[in-house]
Amino acid sequence: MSQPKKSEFVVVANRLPVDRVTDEDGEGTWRRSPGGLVTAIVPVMQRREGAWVGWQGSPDEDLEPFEAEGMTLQPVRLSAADVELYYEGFSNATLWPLYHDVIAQPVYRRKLWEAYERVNRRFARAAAEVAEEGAVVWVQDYQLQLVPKMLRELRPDLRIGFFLHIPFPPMELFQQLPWRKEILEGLLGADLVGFQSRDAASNFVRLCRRICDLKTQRHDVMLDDRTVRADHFPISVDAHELIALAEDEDVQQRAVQIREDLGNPASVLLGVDRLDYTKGIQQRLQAFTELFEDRRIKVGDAVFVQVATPSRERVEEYRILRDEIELQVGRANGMYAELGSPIINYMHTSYTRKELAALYLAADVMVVTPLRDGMNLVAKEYVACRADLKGSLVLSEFAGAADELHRAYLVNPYDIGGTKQRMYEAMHAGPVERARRMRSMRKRVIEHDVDLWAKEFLDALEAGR
Ligand code: ADQ
Repeated sequence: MSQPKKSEFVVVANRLPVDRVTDEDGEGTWRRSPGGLVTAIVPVMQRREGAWVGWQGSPDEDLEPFEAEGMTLQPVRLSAADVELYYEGFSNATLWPLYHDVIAQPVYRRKLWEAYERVNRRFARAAAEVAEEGAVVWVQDYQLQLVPKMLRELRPDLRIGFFLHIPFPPMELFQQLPWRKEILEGLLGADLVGFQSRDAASNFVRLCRRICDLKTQRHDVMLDDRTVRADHFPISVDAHELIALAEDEDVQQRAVQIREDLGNPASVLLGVDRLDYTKGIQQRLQAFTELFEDRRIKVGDAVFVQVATPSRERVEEYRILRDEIELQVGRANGMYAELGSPIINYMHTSYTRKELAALYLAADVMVVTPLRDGMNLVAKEYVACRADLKGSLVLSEFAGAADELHRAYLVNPYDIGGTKQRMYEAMHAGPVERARRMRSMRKRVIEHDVDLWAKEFLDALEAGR
């Protein structure tokens, strides 16, 4: 195997930021993948000549390091068993539901934990190999919480940061985890542990005190030989990219076309999510359907477009959810649609950034109702795209984004009655009210975009050297 090129800036994440695709000539090539984390970090990576350590997405394959999209990519091999136990298992069946308020029951199995430890060690070794002396290494997300400690043991010279993209649960829930102490100690291997919200950071500090018996002071956790800082760094979007997309003439024409295809209803409502039980898709469709049931709106007044990206389809919980949503959409249309005019248009697919931007422009009301969400970039993408100040945002109080987007129509997604009322208000808001709210939200998103997020995190990480 060739010696990997060493970098002074290394990102470690479960997935590499590219997917394999076949081009027109039948050649295999790599294309930037969709998803929150990649959308956020690729622009930063391209600017610093960094290396990215991660799995390339298919099991049992050895790949040499390669270059794509202006980055050095260092693949980590996962076997089919690793994918099942570490990724689908401990990451997505244990940690994901535990960290999202136990919306689904977490699975606690020792075999999954062993795989998590084993695979985390492999990532730590790969990062240790590509990092130059004294490099900055930025570890991403819940799949790799043990990497900071493992990496520090191998390479005490490195400056290590960790960022958690999802919520960090309160003591009362986190305590359930049989490996709670190991996870906390894993994270404490970092110099800086970043979270999306203030609450998440303080949950972490409190847990270090109570479970690891450590001294803490505001944002700091004191170890024998060093101090670990825990703070919040709310992630954001590439606002300028989105503004440019929304100005693109093709995109604007496509938005008009979409509205026409939908029969030019008075209001177009839109949901865009990974198909995940944390996103509250069922609750929002229920609220919307009840507006028809209550006869507050009728066909022609409003159409709901729900785009759900296929996600984690090998995990049982996700297959059940997909069936339930499809049943729900079928029922709602069966009850209230008219010939050629469904009330809900449901698409189980992924879209290009351009098509997504056109959808954002076509939507009068963006409906983002997660039951729990670290941040939610869709809400911020919508706001960034609406330079015309014409759209409204309905947003769950339980999305990290609600800490910043105060002028959204905030809802408790568990409260169907309240949600339908707010949706109705958002649909019927006058242009002045819409503009007032949108202007304030745009100011926040444009001033605090993804560049600032990365800069603030990395500055804080290097400041402690
Ligand atoms: P996710 O749970 O994936 O991210 P989110 O923040 O909404 O959720 O990001 C989704 C991204 O995928 C957005 O950029 C969106 O545009 C894109 N996307 C969604 N559906 C799509 C579709 N059908 N076609 C194309 N693109 C689509 C996790 C956390 C979040 C956190 C992010 C970033 O769960 O809370 O905001 O990481 O930290």
